[in-house]
Amino acid sequence: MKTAIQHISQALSTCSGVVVVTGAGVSAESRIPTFRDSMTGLWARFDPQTLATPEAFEADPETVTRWYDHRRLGCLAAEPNPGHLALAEIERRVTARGGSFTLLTQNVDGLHTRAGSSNVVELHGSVARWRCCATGREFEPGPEAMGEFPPASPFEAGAIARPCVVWFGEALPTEALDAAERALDTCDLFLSIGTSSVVWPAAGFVLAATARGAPTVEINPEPTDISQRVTWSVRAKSGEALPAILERMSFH
Ligand code: BV8
Repeated sequence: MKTAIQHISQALSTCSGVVVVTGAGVSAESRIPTFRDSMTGLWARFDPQTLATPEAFEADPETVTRWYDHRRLGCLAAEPNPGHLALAEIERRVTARGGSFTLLTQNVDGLHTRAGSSNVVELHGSVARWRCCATGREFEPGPEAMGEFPPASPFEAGAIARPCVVWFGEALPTEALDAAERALDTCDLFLSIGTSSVVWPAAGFVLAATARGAPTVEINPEPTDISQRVTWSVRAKSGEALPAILERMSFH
């Protein structure tokens, strides 16, 4: 009786179009709190879903930008974990044999790219990049904490800056959505890793893959709303499951 890990390894060794969606759980083992667990310490009294909105920024730009700079520094200090590294190697194996591999991430921490993944689509933007609210021009703040909140724009006197992330109620970048649509159109294996699968439109991608008849995978230590509908469910941490899947790929 093959285990889910064995099935997934074999599918990764033979399929032609892999689509992966990741969420905050993939970075949990890099000591970046998951989105819904992120409100610890001084942030415990806030709800991330209320802070990650244009309305919150409009009402209290100091608190919102202070929260995002706090998270930005945490992301810069974090290191990719074995799950990130295994995903990058799996991408190399799939593309080396002529397959396509698209990594659609909801995370804004940049760790997939730092781990060596190359075809990464940042669905919800990046906390490392900020932009002027007056001109839209982007910049990458330095590694030290910002000196003032909200930060002044480096491009326009009197203007402030915001993180280049997609807040609730904001549209995802068109190029990210187009890339996701193109990848899903040729998907014959779909993996959902480390996400609670509640945030749309990313939460709907598994439905598109299922509609194409592609086998679907979930890797998550906790059950989610999609756990019952995927082909193979791995109830484990991504930092453990992904290296195990990679290790078995060499047998195919
Ligand atoms: C939009 C900002 C339209 C950056 C984020 C349809 C139906 C219902 C609602 C909607 C809908 N369409 C749109 C909506 C509204 C809304 C939405 O989905 N609301 C939800 C709450 C119902 N969606 C939007 O507003 C989106 N915009 O659709 O715009 C539009 C069109 C035109 C014009 C205008 C508007 C925008 C969504 C993006 C919001 N921004 N982040 C930031 O601050 O980070 S979303 C936020 O949630 C983060 O990006 C986060 O990544 C994302 C999803 O959360 P998860 O990553 O899943 O994290 P979570 O903590 O929830 O779960 C972690 C999981 O990991 C858990 O399951 C845990 O068990 C697991 N785990 C833990 N440890 C590990 C692990 N797994 C593996 N290994 C481990 N070690």
